[in-house]
Amino acid sequence: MRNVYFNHDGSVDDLVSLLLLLQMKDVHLTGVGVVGADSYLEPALAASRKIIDRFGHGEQLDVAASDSRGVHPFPKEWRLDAFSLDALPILNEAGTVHAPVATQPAHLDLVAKVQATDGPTTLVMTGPLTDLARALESDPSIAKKIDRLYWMGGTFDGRGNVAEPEQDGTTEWNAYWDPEAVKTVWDSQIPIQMVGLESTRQVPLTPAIRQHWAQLRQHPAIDFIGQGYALVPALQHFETNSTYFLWDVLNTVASEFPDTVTTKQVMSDVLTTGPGRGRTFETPDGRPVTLVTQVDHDAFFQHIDDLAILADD
Ligand code: AGV
Ligand code: CA
Repeated sequence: MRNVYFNHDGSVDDLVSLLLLLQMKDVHLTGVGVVGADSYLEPALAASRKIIDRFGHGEQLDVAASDSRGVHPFPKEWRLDAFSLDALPILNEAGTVHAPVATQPAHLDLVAKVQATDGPTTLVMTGPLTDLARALESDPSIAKKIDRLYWMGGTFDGRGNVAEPEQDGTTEWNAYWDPEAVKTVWDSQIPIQMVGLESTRQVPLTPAIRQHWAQLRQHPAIDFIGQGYALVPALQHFETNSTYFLWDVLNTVASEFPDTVTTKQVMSDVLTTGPGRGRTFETPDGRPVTLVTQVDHDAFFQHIDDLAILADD
């Protein structure tokens, strides 16, 4: 079994990532941390607990709430989706919530779980890196016990997805939320595989994919995925700032099925000040990062189906 700790920020693809991690037969989830970045904390935390209850095959797992705050908050319209997700009937059929809330805040829960685990932990993160940066500041020795960080965030192609004043459009949102945290993690010894916007652009949410999930909705987990993605805009005629991609799910699937993606090694660093703050960029003086460059589109979506169907029993 691989020990995996998952830290996410409560958007649709974060919660679908949690559902998929719970289906991976060789993955032992040691903990889950939730940060109210691209969500509000309370519904994101509740939805996470309900997903564990409903789709977790009885796994005993608690969920830690983060008290991290970003430098640049996400748009409220996006954060509100967590309330709708948490209210979906499929997560509320039982009328009770069992998966406990961890006693410590997410960054300290991460430290505790990594230290309490025999052997290495793999980190999967699908939101800002703040909790990991704070964990490293609280106990730098965890770096030696983390064999790899799989992170959705950043981009190297100059085209960001933040449309806000006083920035230059080159940065990705998870990096922009807390640029200093990215720098702290980059300055650590933890090996990093990164899914940035250059690869997630190859997996937009489309009407055809929605239709595919609709036709498979007899499988409860695929029904949940279809309902979740119904809350966010698909790529129809042209890309807008609100167009949804399968950002986090690509990171999560790539962490389990490396053959789904092509990668290359880049030497990189991150800007923490100025209009490009949050921008990851290539530089010979930087640290190595394994960057996902290409996705096998059909294999990727097939893995989502295959994993979700495992939640049937
Ligand atoms: O930048 C991508 C990250 C991913 O972790 N998030 C959404 C994913 O969970 C922020 C984001 C960028 N554009 C968005 C986002 C949009 N149009 N709607 C919601 N969130
Ligand atoms: Ca996310």
